[in-house]
Amino acid sequence: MSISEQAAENFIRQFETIDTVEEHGRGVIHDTYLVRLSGQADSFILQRINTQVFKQPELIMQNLGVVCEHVHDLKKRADLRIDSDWIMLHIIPTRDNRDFFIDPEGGFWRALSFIHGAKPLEKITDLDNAREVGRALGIFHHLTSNLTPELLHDTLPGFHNIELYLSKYDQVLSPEFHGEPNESENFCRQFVEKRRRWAPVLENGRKHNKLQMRIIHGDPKINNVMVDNRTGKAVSIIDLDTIKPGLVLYDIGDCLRSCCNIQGEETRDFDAVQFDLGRCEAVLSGYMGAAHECVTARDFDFLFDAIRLIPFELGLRFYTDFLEGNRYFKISYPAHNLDRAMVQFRLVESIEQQEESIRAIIEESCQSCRKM
Ligand code: GN1
Ligand code: MG
Repeated sequence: MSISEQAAENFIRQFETIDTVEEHGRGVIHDTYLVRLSGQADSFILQRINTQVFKQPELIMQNLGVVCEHVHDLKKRADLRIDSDWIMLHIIPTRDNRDFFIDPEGGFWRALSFIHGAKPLEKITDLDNAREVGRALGIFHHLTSNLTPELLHDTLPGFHNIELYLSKYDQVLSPEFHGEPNESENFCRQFVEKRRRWAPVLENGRKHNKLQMRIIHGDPKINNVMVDNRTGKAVSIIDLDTIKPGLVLYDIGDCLRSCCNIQGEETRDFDAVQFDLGRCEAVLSGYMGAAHECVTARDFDFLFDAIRLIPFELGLRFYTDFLEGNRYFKISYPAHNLDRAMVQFRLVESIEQQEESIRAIIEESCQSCRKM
């Protein structure tokens, strides 16, 4: 019996038997399996958590438990202003009623409910897709808006803290770590230098109490949104391991970064990288339709900065990882993280060039929010 089958045994009830345990999905952090049971019993997702990235996996399970319970309770309320077909994951307990199982080799396993009839959105093909991604994030923020952020652990300390990313970058840039920069690297270095004074803009907003800590998803990219196979409507948002206290603007910026880059994160055609305004408008309209009650006037004031900051931050993270020898993001070739940084920085440039139009979209969405 394989280690995943052995682990799966711990999550099934008495009288249930396992049919198959197969690798599932395209995740690059955890090992994910689909466990099918014999007879009528429902399939479930089994995951071995990557404990290199999540050093305290029991804390991500505690966070997940708090958020799942809160949303399940909310969903029972009649006045909840979201689609009743919105699905929130369930944690499947072990036989001895724990949230996880640790195998003899120290592997950390957990099981989650399987979402039937839906799949992750792999690509945005039309503006309805973009609107659905925004709506999914908006529903998540709406559902968690009255949950106290202090109830959650910070499972990734420093995540989205641009000052920490900049100081890490400064450390690895020191000459003993690195040789002569090439053309792309020169571009990256100048790029970072020109923007480093502006970059702590959201953290400063937080420190001056203009922006409030809330619960954030932490990774609201397109393929973490599950869409119904028949209708194409978003039914759930998955990958809940980065849920933590933070600024919702980080999530909104991240969602737009993922949706509006038509070439995708992995292109090497840097000149073609563009931030698409139509998608931006669609994502924001989907988002505001679901989350307008919890977006403040201050959030709107900082929204353009958030849209510009998140690709800057991710580009900086990729470039720093390249300089450090690619320890964090998995690569397929040596300059992969440098290329990824170039894409994000070009996206920032495209955002800067379209500042006026993006601010007009933000203003329009602010106006329509006031009317809702
Ligand atoms: C990482 O591994 P994945 O795709 O879930 C990263 C995100 C980045 C993303 C960019 C915990 O997410 O912050 O936006 O790569 N997640 C973590 O592709 O660092
Ligand atoms: Mg993720």
